Amino acid sequence: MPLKPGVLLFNPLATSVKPRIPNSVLQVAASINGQYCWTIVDGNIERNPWEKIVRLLETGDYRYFGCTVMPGPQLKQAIPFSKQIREMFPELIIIWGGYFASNQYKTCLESGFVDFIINGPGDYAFPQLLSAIETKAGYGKIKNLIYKQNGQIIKTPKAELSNMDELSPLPYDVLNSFYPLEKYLCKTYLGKKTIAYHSSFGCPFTCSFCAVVPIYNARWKGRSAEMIYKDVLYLKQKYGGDAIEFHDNNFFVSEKRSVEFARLISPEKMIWWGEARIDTMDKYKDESLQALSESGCRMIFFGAETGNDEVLKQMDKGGTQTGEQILQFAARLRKFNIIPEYSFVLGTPAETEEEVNRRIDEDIAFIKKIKAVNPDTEIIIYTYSPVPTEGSELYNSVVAAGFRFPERLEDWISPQWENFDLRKNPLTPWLKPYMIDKIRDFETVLNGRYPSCSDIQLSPLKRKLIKAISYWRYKSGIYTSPKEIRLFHKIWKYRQPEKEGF
Ligand code: B12
Ligand code: SF4
Repeated sequence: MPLKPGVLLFNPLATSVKPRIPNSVLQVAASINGQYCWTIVDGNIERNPWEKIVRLLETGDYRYFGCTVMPGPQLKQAIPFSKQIREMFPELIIIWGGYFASNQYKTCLESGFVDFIINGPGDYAFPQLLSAIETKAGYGKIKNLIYKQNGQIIKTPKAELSNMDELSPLPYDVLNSFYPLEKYLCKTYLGKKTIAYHSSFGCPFTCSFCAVVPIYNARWKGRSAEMIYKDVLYLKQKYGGDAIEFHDNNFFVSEKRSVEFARLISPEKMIWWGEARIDTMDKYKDESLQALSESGCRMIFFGAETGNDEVLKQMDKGGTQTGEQILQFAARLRKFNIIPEYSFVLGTPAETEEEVNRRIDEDIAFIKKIKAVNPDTEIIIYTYSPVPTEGSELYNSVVAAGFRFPERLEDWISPQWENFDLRKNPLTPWLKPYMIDKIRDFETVLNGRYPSCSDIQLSPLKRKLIKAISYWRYKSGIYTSPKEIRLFHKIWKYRQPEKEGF
């Protein structure tokens, strides 16, 4: 049977260094593989993706333009490209998916150049949508879909999470025919050829600041350990992958699955990394942590968020994570030789300016306490950027404080909103410029005193030097304008893993 009309899937530029396997568009491609003609254009690899897109569209072989969009830099290509495509090829149907599209669907659809949004997983919704368009059937029965009809936005119900073991395999070899797969297996702190792998949907928790919550509503489903192992082994044997970074929102939800995977991967001698919750993993047995460590799990990312129990409650961190536990767990992991990578969210709203400021000071002091119990702990500092978790206590207080998201899609690519996305300088009314400076200054001093072990370009000598230069500031607490440390960071191109990954 001949293949149906073409689908151009675009992965906009997210990082100018170390492109990762574009799992979002690859998984979407898997859902239509063998039924539709498809191609991927990867903005992380192409010098001029726009030229390539136009060249492909001019062939007349494509009826659909699918674009994945996470907040931040991806918008800089997703927005102007989609807009220009609408002008140059008005017949083309433009479909967006990904976290930005799902969470900011109103603004996207109001732009006039996004026709459909896949709300969350696209594995069934996308092929069903294409089939409905091809056969001129209605869309109302397709789950996970958002579109406009007679000027009204229609949001269809959420589908049950799919069984990941039953999804079509990712077409790695087809991707390899567009872009050599080796280009995606990059050198990182974990290995020479690091595989990016995504093994589960969603997350079972409802942290009130998290963009995963409105999409997955506290649901999680993972691929089995055996299937993950098979995929990883394929990438190892065929393409030489030697380390893994798991891109799951919460890889370690199931202790049984984590340990099973650890036992399977152990003989392969691959270093691996993933994301977890402190309260979940603190319940893991010592033998399980030992098994993870022995299997090559070198570092785990945790949302520590803050040492303030009241704020942890407001963040809805499941009700079980406390400041004390965050500290003790950092010490516990040390015994197993697993580096905790703790991320903090500073600058949450409070009733008064003094309170916002006091919390920042307390968190800075707390971070220093963690470093004292386990100096290897990697610290990531984000500034709180609201996500539209309607109905949550935190989001209500954010709206009450006068915060609003942009109303026009194009406003998201203004420099201010780009900083918002990067969680570096949000436009939140309760955070005053002096507080942002304080956070950034402390972060610079901390990164000087304790350079991230994931920056593999920083030689031992440079590390020693910058640590020595930063010592007095870290010790004395005089963080203001650490120009000398910034200069070294600039000259040596210090890499912060939160911006570009490892
Ligand atoms: C890899 C990754 C990155 C990489 C980008 C790599 C790349 N694209 O080449 C890097 C490290 C650069 C990155 C950076 C950032 N990231 Co990021 N990233 C991820 C991560 C870990 C995995 C994405 C992925 O591949 N998922 C696997 C695929 C299969 O899942 P999926 O994307 O959800 O795709 C499914 C559906 O969404 C849908 N779908 C998705 N796209 C499309 C497109 C079409 C056409 C269709 C039909 C369907 C569809 O169908 C897919 C299959 O079911 C996610 C977390 C996660 N687990 O998804 C965060 C995540 C997307 N990132 C996030 C953020 C905030 C960022 C940053 C903006 C900020 C930061 N400091 O972290 C920076 C931006 C900096 C930058 N330079 O862009 C947030 C977004 C949250 C939000 N507010 O919306 C996430 C969710 C992490 C989190 N839990 O907070 N990121
Ligand atoms: S545990 Fe992590 S991924 Fe899950 S809701 Fe909380 S912040 Fe989001």
